[in-house]
Amino acid sequence: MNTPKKVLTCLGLITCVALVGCGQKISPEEAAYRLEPLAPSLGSCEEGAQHCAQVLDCRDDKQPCLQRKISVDVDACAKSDDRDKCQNLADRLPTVSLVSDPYNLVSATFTGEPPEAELVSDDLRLPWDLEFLPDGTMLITEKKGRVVAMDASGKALTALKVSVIDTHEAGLMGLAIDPDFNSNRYVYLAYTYKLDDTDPSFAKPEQWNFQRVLNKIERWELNDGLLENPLVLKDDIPGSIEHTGMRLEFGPDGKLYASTGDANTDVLSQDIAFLGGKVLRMNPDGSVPDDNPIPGSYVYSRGHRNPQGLAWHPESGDLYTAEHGANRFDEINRIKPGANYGWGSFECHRSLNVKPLSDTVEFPLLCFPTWNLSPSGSTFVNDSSSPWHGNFFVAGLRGRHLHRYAFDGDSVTLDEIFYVSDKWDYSLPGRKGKVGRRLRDVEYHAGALYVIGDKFGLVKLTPGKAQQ
Ligand SMILES: [Ca+2]
Repeated sequence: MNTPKKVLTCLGLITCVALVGCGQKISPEEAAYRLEPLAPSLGSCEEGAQHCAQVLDCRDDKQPCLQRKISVDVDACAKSDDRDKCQNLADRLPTVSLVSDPYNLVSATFTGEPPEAELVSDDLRLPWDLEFLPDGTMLITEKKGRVVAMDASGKALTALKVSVIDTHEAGLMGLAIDPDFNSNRYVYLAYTYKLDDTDPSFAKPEQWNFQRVLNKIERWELNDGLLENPLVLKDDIPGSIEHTGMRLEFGPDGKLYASTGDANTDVLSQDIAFLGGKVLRMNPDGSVPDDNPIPGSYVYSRGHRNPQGLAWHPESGDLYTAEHGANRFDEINRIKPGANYGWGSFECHRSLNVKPLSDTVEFPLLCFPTWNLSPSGSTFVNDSSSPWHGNFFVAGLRGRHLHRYAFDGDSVTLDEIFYVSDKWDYSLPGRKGKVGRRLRDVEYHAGALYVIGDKFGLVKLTPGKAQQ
């Protein structure tokens, strides 16, 4: 771990806070808005030390950190128009500028030029996963069970129906295209199904649990516009109406990876025999690779709550995940084979005091204790001709925007709001803002980013004019 770089990153965040906080006099209403809710400070460092340094100390020691609050007079600050007083608070809590607003759009600002946006299609219903075929045709899953094929102009070519159960966070989700699609025509789908629909309790989805609702991964063939010849690669993956994960992606190693949610079971994400709350790795035929970290097991990493983003850094080849936390505490993790990311006992850097862990917890690369990004589909841009090469883009659901990061190992070198749809404009006290739509997935193809989301459709983003 490169501590000096991390400190620089944290100083950058503090600078960001200063820019946001110092632009104008803060009204009492806005101060209250910015300072609520305050997340507990994490760490065991001396009072008065910089907040981010405390977190780093915890990470470096790999020890469970004590949970405590920095003692600040929030009420006094909120009622005061003394900006210096609030700024001191901001210096100590570098995330204070990132509190969620009523619409969960963070109050950080763009630091780069916004992209040009073009609406490709608004004819999608709860789109979940987007992938490109080698010829540039887009395939899009919709949660209710459709697979839409669409050309670059947004014209829907075919709409194929897969029988799934669809409720809350369950339905048709992950989609992957075989790296050898041109020769084998294989398309991979992940979706939710019922084990026994004769059970009368199925009338109430709230009673569904992972013993009744499951997820499966299937391989299909796409021939002449039809999906046919389904083959189950893995079923009996724990499901639920919530926390289903189920992003599918092929890794650079040619293996099929799947993220799975904890299926509302919390501690079972620690259990290697339970395939929820994991990153799974399989051969394209559904068998367990010989070189998986746990012999004979699909489990590649564990201790995840609800990961919905899987992407590999174009240079390092490292796998990164974007994961939903429990009411904030979202995480971005750099995945090491066989590692434990803590959910069930830890989230972010704090212990949940549920059950002691017997092994080491990997703390997240990024944690969001004070606002909700609700990260979903994610991608790295791997195109040296693009100004975004090497950047990590994350579609935000509650965050309602596309977020952009750059990493250098464990250091975060870029962290900004990249794109917010402008369908709704509104004003907050003291500032203008936009509220976007819930974004579910993002992919890069031929110089552009393509983003899908609920009630949002499909938007194509190209570099702003200064970057063209
Ligand atoms: Ca995708």
